[in-house]
Amino acid sequence: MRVLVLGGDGFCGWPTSLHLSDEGHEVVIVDNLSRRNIDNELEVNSLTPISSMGTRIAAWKEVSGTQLVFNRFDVAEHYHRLLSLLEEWRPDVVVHFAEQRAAPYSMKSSWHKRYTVSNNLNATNNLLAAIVESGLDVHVVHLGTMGVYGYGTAGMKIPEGYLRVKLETDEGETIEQEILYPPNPGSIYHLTKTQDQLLFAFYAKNDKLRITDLHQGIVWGTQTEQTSRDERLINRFDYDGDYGTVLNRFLMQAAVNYPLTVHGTGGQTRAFIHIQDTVRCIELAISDPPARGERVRILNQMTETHRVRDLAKLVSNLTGAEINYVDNPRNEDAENDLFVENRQLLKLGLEPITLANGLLREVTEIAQKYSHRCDLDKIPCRSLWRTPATS
Ligand code: NAD
Ligand code: USQ
Repeated sequence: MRVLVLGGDGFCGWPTSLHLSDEGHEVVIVDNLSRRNIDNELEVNSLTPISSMGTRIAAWKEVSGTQLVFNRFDVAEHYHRLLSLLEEWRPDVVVHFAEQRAAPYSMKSSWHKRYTVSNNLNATNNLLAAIVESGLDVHVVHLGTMGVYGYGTAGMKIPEGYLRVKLETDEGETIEQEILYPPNPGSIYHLTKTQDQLLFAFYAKNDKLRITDLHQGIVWGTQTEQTSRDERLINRFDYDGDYGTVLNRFLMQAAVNYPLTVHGTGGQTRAFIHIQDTVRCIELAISDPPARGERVRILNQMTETHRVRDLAKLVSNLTGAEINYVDNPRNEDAENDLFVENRQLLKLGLEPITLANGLLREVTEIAQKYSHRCDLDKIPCRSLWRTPATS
């Protein structure tokens, strides 16, 4: 198949592009390199030494014999470049990663809120409008987030996108319906993903676009089978207070003897998935597209749930790291339970990599190996959800 990967230079997009290329798909990448520019803005670098796009593509050609094509432009701004690419190359699938994905970054200031909303919503709407204008029958696979649901339920499992509800009519009759699960975002970033859902629902209904929305949990790990073939293909590893996600941060903190930064009580429960499983899930989603006219297909892309303090204890037991319970910079429940339905991807054949069997390798092969590249000053989370005046 011809697969267009938007955001293909990023943490999930790069390994996905290599995985799909390795599976025999033709892959074209679009990215505006905004993530690399944000590293410049924050004065931080990936813990792993990532290569430029030119070097990455040349290395993949050398290692696999396959040519990836890279186009640098902004999907949220350059609508006509996107439209021409669709019309000229006629992809079967577009995998859409091209959004600003860090909750703390989205909450840093009013500029960061406005940038995140404008970038994410315009990227998604431009893609959908361009597919309609092109007249092509393209399957869109989008990376959404578990955070659209909020992180708690009334004791039930979080379903895959849709909630079955019973309503009473004025005549006293009970009717059943399935509705989009009520959105409950915890940051401006997560808010953009809830709004993406409405764009998808509209275009699926109005224009019969075929759309799969993968509600993904926190991705941990760094390398996949393909990115570990050559150091020039290495994936990025974010550890700073804005982009680093919790488990990868704990692994890196342990490697540099920095006490693990648990926010609040660490009673927050989240869903997790290994990066190798992310790329497999995307392949599975591509292989099983919805039909034209079908509602948006929503899959929960996660494999296990953990409380933050339990993750800290796990990493501490493995490495001897100290744990530090710090003031929570975010506005979130101190404790929550999370039960998640993920049957659809398991049914399609996903065999999860669990923390239990992947963690140690991550500590030694990545966090310890590249710990000399860590800037300790970039570790604390300095983005506050509430300004001191309103808290
Ligand atoms: P990332 O920031 O590493 O990658 C996103 C890529 O998109 C970057 O290379 C960036 O330069 C590019 N991009 C952003 N806006 C663009 C635009 N307007 N035009 C062109 N390119 C643009 O993020 P990631 O971790 O790879 O996440 C990818 C997707 O997966 C995001 O949509 C994110 O919300 C979702 N997701 C990520 C995680 C996670 O833990 N990393 C978990 C759940 C969902
Ligand atoms: N946390 C700590 N200590 C830290 C960092 C984080 O205790 O040093 C806590 C946070 O307060 C939060 C939890 O860990 O309660 C998760 O934070 P995170 O930064 O790892 O993840 P999050 O902000 O939720 O965002 C990440 C990705 C985002 C994706 C989301 C999936 O950056 O793109 O959508 O995970 S989910 O969490 O399921 O919504």
